[in-house]
Amino acid sequence: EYDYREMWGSLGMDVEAHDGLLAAVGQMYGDMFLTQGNRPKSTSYLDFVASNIHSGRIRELVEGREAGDPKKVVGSFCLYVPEEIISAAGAVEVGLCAGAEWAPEEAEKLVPRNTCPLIKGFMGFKLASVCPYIETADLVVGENTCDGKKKAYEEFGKLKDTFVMDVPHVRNEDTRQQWRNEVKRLAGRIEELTGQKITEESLRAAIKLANQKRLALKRLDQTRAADPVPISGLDCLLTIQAAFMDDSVRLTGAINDMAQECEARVEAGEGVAPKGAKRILYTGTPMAVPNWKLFNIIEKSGAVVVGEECCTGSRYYKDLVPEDGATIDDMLNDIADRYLNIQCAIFTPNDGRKEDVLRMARELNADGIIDCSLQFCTLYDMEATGMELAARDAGIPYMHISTGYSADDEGQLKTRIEAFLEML
Ligand code: BJ8
Repeated sequence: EYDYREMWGSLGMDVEAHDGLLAAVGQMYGDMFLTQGNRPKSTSYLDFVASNIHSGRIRELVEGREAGDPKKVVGSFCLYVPEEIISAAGAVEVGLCAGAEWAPEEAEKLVPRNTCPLIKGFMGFKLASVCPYIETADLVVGENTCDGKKKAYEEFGKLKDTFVMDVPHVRNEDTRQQWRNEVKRLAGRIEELTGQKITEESLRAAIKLANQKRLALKRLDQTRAADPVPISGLDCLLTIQAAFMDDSVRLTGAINDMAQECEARVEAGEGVAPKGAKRILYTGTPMAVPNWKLFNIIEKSGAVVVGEECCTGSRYYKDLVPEDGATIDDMLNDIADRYLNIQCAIFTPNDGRKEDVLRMARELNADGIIDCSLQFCTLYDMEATGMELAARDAGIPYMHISTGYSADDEGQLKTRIEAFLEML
């Protein structure tokens, strides 16, 4: 029996506090995921991930690093950090814990009380030493996206080696060039970290690996247009959350298995919810693991989430990187261009997001749109105004929610969501 508590201790974690975190997340997982009826059998992979993510997966990363494959672990909090660059230089990118409130009183010594819970979450996880990904990471790559993250990295960088990428806020030829340079600056930093140069071969392989994962996710996504829908929104959300942490090859295989089973279910008319269940398209801020609160409320109210327009959803997989770039420089530019197209609310204008939401609502036969921003996220709160108008013009019922990680407002959210579902 491998001693995981010893491993966590050797990573510098607070093992007792971490026991408490695992128990709380395990309880939530049981209540939210394992109570779902008629899940596809292949979602057993997700149960494996849920039980393995702080233990076996970390062990793999630690032992892999000792053996030199991958050489380093690089953590990030944003979709703008290109995984291809990191893996092509011999490291692995992992998403860091930010989806729960932890040690808020500690975090509030460094960031204001009314800071978005995602930011407060990662500060709290770091200060309390309970995220094995943060503690395993050799380097954290941050990004100047929203004001909160931009300033929080100044403090976070004092606690952990952090490299911050400058993400433009408008899209034009100048900023494209600037972002391409920024991606190359990252490539240089990761090469320095691993002592391994990016080669044409390693970069092409990294592009293919990421594309295969995206294609598998797209394939799974397409099955959700069916009524009855073969897989729940909760399970699909966890699939993406897993993508930020689990090994890419294992994950891609598991997603293809899920997609295959879901395709067969669609053929057979088998669903996770009854035919005719109300169908919701989610859009908004990302949901870092274990932020399952909203999806759980929606689905326990009898509706199903059929798609997610967000960074823990379609933005993660909808665009591929061309695989035919002739040189390293071409490929780096292709990567930069692909990421510059992510419809994050830090951009102005950001009309592509509205177009995506409406397209997805049509393709996935959504009955309504739920747009959610994490508390104190000015960007997504502001975009809700235009989103509501766009939904109204398209004749799709729309609802905006602002919420944090605490369970305090669950009753109130449930009442509002049930009222919304009633009118669909
Ligand atoms: S590319 S959405 S992952 S920045 S919710 S911390 S914006 S105050 S997360 Fe994001 Fe990258 Fe954009 Fe995606 Fe700030 Fe808002 Fe909090 Fe947010």
